[in-house]
Amino acid sequence: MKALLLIDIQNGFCPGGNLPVPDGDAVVPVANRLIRDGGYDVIVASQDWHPADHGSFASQHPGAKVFDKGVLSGQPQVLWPDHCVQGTQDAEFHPDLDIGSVDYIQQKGENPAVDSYSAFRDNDRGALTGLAAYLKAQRVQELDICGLATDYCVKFSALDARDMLPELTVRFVSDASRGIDREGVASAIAEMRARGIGIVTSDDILSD
Ligand code: VGL
Ligand code: ZN
Repeated sequence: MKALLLIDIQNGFCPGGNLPVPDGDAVVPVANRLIRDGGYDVIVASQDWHPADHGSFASQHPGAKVFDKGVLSGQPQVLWPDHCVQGTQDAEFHPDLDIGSVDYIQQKGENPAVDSYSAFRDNDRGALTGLAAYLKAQRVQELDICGLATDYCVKFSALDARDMLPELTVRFVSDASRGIDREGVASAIAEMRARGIGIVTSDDILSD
């Protein structure tokens, strides 16, 4: 079984959102083509889903500024602007994303005491989200990952897929993804490649 994992294609990470990724909304038409014509058996979307007092927000740390580096649950933590707060429009999927074709939505980042870049588990590796168990139950053997942001949630999800589901073939779809920081994207791609993750474009998939 082949699965597509769409990471955090939410208003908050698109232009006009609270933590906009440059050109973030450009992933939407590419993701929709993959959903429609990519030949996937299972489509999964993750959704960053924070309580208003989430510890990754600079607003929760007196004196801290947005994008300062701090620590949360023992892990290095960028202190983000408030984003993707549960129930707000910022947390909704991009309105043009074909969410009706998604089989399973994995919310993450609900525990205020720890961040969860990965759709599979918290950054301190304490709690699992349940996504690995879902993919196993679906007998997924091939997993393609894309979305927002390449240098954070996409990268951590892809690396966790390798670690937690070592029997899977994992690929990163570059043109269906955008990152926060240029250099961060380059090193994220190098890191994924070094860990055995295939780097492909949507054309490679759609022309199969
Ligand atoms: C993300 C920063 C904070 C992401 C989520 O989806 O990459 N980045 N929360
Ligand atoms: Zn977040």
